[in-house]
Amino acid sequence: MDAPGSSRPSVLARLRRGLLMTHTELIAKVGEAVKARVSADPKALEALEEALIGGDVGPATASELVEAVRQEVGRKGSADEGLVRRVLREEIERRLSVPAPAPATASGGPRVLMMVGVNGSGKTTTAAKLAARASVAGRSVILAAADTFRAAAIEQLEVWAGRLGIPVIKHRPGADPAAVVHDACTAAKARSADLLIIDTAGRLQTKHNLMEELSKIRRIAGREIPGAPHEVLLVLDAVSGLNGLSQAREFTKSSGVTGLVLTKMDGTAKGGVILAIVRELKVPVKYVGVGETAEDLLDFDAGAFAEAIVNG
Ligand SMILES: Nc1nc2c(ncn2[C@@H]2O[C@H](COP(=O)(O)OP(=O)(O)OP(=O)(O)O)[C@@H](O)[C@H]2O)c(=O)[nH]1
Ligand SMILES: [Mg+2]
Repeated sequence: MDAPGSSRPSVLARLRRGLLMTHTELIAKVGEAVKARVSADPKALEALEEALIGGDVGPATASELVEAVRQEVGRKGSADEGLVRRVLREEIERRLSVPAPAPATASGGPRVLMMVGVNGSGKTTTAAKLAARASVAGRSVILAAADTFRAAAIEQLEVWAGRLGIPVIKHRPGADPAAVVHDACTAAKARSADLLIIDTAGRLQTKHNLMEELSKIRRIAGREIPGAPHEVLLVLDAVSGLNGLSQAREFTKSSGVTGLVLTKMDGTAKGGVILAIVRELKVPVKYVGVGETAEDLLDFDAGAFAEAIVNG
C-alpha cells in the first residue's frame, strides 16, 4: 500500500484497523488448524474454511484457499503455523494480482476518468480524493458534476472542489449529464488540463435507461477526446460485502469498467470481500478508501494487502 505525504502511517493504520475483523478471526483459526495438525484433522481445515467465509472471501475462494493449504501440508508432511500463513499469503496475493486491461491509447489530450457505481458507494468522495492527489502531484485537474439528479450532489462536488481549489463544470439539477460531460471535455481541452474526472449519479444496474445514460456519457466523452474515457472506475462499498457482488457484475459487463475502488475499508468491513469480487469480476482493484478526507485513499497493492490480512 502506498499513500502520498506525511499521512501515510495513519492511513495505513486505518486500513489495518478495517481489516482487523478478517484478520483476528483468521489468525485464531490458523492457530487452531495448526494445533490440530491440519493434515490429520479435517475439522481444523473446516474451521479455517469457516473463518475465511466469515471474512467474506466467498465460499469458492475459501475452499480453494483451504485446498491449497491442504496440498502444501501434504507435500511438506507437516503443518506449522508459518507454513499455513505463507500459503495463505501467497495464494491471496496471487488471486489479487489481476493484470490491468491494456491502457487506452494516449491521445495527447486530457486523460478522462469516470466514476460509476450504485448509490452511496463513495463515487463523489473518491473523485475528490483522486483530484486532490493529482493536484498535489502538480497536474491540472477539472471535475465534471455529471450527477445532475439532485442539487445536493452538485453542491457536494462543489464543496470538495472549492476546498481543493479545483474547477468544477456543472449544469442545473435535472440537466442532461452527457451535456455536462460535453462541456467539461471542451473546457478540459481549452484549458489544456491533464485530467478530467467525471462524477456520475449512483444507479442500479437493473435500470436499463440509467445504464444507457452511462453509455451516452461514454460516447460523448469519446467523441470530444480520443480514447475517452481512458479509465472507468467502479466504486464499491466494502461494508456491503458480498451483497454488492451481483450489482458489480452487471456494471462491469455494461460500462467498460477498467478498475475497482473499494471504499470504507476503514470501518467494519471484512476485507476478504476483495477476493470474492476480484474472482468474479476479473478486474484489478486500483484503490482502497480508508476514510472521508482527501488523503484517505491508498493505491492497492496485492502483496501488502495479503500480508495485512494474514499477518496483521
Ligand atoms: N469511512 C469512510 N467513508 C467513506 C469512504 N468513502 C466515502 N465515504 C462516505 O460515504 C458516504 C457516501 O459517499 P459519496 O462519495 O457521497 O458516495 P456516492 O457514491 O457519490 O453517492 P451517490 O452520489 O449518492 O450515489 C459519504 O458520507 C462519504 O463521506 C471511505 O473510504 N471511508
Ligand atoms: Mg455522488
